[in-house]
Amino acid sequence: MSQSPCILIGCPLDSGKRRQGCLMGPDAYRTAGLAQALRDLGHPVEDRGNVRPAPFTAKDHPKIVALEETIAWTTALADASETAMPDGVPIFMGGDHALSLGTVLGAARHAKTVDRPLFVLWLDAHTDFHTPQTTDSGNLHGTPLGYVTGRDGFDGFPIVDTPVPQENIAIIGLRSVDAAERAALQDTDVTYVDMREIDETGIAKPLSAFLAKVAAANGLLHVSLDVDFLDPSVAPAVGTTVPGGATVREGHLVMEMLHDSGLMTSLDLVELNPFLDERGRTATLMVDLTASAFGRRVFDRPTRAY
Ligand code: 4U7
Ligand code: MN
Ligand code: MN
Ligand code: MN
Repeated sequence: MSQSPCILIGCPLDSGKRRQGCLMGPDAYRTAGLAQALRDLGHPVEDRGNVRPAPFTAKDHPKIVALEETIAWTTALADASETAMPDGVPIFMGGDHALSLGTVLGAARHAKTVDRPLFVLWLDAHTDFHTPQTTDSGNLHGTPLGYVTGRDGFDGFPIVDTPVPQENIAIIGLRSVDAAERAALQDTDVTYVDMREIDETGIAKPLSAFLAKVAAANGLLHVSLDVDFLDPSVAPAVGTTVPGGATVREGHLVMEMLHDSGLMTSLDLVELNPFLDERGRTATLMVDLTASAFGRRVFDRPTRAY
C-alpha cells in the first residue's frame, strides 16, 4: 500500500474565480520537488504533464465567471481522473478548486465501475457547496461540493450520473460559510467540522470517525486539500485568506492519519497561487503535507486501525 504508484497530473485551471495565478500551481509543485519527495518515500512516480480543457467558446454571463471554460475543464478532468485511478493514486496539482468538479466526477465514475462507494474528505475554510444559482460571487471554485452531490442548477455541465452520497462527505476546517450554503447544508447528512469543534475536541477525533466509516464501507477516498484550510500566516499563497485556520501540525496530523489509514485513493492540491507566495513557502508546505500523506514520518509507530 505504501508503495502505491503516484500519478502527478497538472491542472492549470484558473477559471473558478476572478483573481488569476493558480495556473502556475502545477509548475510550483514541480519546482518545489513533489515528485522527488514521493520517490524518496519509495513510491513510483509518473508525471503525466498538464491537462488541457476541452474546446469551448466563451460567452458573457451577467453573474458566473468563465462558465464555458470551467465546463470544458470539468469534461477533460473527469476523463483524466477516471483514466488515472486504475493506475495508482492520482495527485491533481491545481489550479483552483473548480478543478474538483472534474476530478471528483471522474473518481465517482471509477468508483462505480469497481462497485465501491466513493467518500470525499474536503479540507477547506469554505464549504464550496454553492450552485451557479446560489453563488453571490459568481466564482465556480465555490461550487464543487454542490455539483458532485447532485444539486440542481449546473446546466451545461457533464451529468453527475453517480452523485456522491451526502453521508460520504466530511468537510473539515470551516470558518467561512455563506448563508445560502449553511441553509442548504443543514438539511443534509454531510459531516461538517468548523474550527471551533477542532479547538474543542482536536482534529483527530472527527477525522478518525470519518475514516472508520470509509473503512467499514470498503470505500474509495478522494481527499481535496484547499490551501486555505491552513492558516494564512503559514500558507499565504492563496486568494481567499481566512484567519484562524489549521496549523502546520494539524495539517501534518491529518495527512499522517490518512497515510496510516491506507484509504486515500486520489488527492487534489488546490488554490495555490504562486504569484502570492513568499519565497515558495506555501508550495513547499503543500509538498511536505503531501509527503506526510504518502508515508513521511518522524518515527514509526504501531499501526492504528481506523
Ligand atoms: B474555495 C465564497 F463568498 N463562499 O462563494 C464564494 F466567501 O475553493 C468563497 O474554497 C468561495 O477557495 C471559496 O465566493 C472557494 C465567498
Ligand atoms: Mn475550496
Ligand atoms: Mn477555500
Ligand atoms: Mn480559495
